[in-house]
Amino acid sequence: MNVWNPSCENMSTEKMRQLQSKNLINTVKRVYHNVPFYRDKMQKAGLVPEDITSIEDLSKLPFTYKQDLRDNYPYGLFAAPMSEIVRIHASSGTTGKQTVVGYTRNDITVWSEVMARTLAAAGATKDSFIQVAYGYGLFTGGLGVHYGAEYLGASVIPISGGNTQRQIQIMKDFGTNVLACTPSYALFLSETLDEMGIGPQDLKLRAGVFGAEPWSDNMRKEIENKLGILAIDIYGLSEVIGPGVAYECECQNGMHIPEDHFYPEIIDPETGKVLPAGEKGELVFTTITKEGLPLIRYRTRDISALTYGKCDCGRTLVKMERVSGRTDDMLIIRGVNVFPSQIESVLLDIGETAPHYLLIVDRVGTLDTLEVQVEISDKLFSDEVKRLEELEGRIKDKIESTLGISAKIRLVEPKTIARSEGKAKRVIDKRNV
Ligand code: DLL
Repeated sequence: MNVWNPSCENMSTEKMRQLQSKNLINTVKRVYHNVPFYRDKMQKAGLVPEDITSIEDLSKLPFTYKQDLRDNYPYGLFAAPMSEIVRIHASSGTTGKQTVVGYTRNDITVWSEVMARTLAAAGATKDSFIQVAYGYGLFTGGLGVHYGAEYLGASVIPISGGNTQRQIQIMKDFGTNVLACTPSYALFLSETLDEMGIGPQDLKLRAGVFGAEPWSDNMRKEIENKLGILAIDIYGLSEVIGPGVAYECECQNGMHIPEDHFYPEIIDPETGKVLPAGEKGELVFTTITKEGLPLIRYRTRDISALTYGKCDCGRTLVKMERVSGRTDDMLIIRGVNVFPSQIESVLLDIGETAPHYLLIVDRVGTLDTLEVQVEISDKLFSDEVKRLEELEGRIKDKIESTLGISAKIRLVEPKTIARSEGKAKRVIDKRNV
């Protein structure tokens, strides 16, 4: 088992709580004295920094929301002078202004270090060739993985996203062992490999670090089989740092959070109450070592659960379970809560469709409708109508029995659903337009 930083990743709970308390106290002082937004909020809550004496006091502090970053666009929540900021990233999101984040030199070191832990957990070493096919630019994926891979001492191939044929040529010629990209792009790459007549045996690929969008365990299996690799889930968000906020190990049953830097809580999104271990709710992070843009109790809107205790890999870091959706991408269809990932799971469970799908939600009169478009193979497409109808019926039944809603299923020809080089678009909700 490849642990990059055992002194932190295998730390005892008691020592970890002490370290977290010390770092939280410093962070609260820092934001109170340097950021008017936090000072105002704490004063309104009747709090001074001295009220926070340990990590146990965290729940006294108010939450921070994405809207707060937007309201203080671009640099209003920075806690370091601009002369100390050495990097700026931004995430566009779907609505509203960009969310701008800034890093001091020390923040970049922390980021590189947690990304080195991430890559090591996937089995990468200084002898690996790591192909970074996440986008470079304001998006944190490309540069985040890049710095971590260099910190690890691996050979980095900074190809960025897109240009799929070239990705494959380079993968083959340069002897790539580790691929870093979104899971949807990994699938697209595997399809293109197929078309080019290149199999896993022609490549040196061993592992992939995939994230930046929700994906299911079934999709993981599909990618692992097609590429002949270990597919590792990695999680992060630019506000907290970028990729490196959580990473799976070889055990593939939850993502370890470097809680010496990012302290997680799970709350009930309605009441804001902290939920006990194992319960699903909204993930909230407090950064306790960041200088440029520290965040106190930041509401991620991602839904997950936390589990504590030693993992089989030896790490003692708390684990978050695979993100099952976002509080804001949950679709409410005829009153039923539906996450796109649940439908993905049903489709991949049935196994006769390709993992490319699109959900179209509409409203006819007062009734919500859901259409699930899913690709099938060439072979199946040219099959007899009866067989296709039978498959449609099976998908429809399975969706109805697992999710409790009826859906129209439309099997579409291979390659008709748009492929993405970055984050995939899975839902078109026509009700809002
Ligand atoms: O997506 C950072 C990142 C880059 C993570 C590369 C992993 C790999 P943002 O663009 O700010 O940052 O988007 C953050 O993406 O709140 C989640 O909703 C979603 N997300 C990220 N990783 C995962 C994952 C990057 N493994 C938002 N599973 C987050 C599910 C994920 N959702």
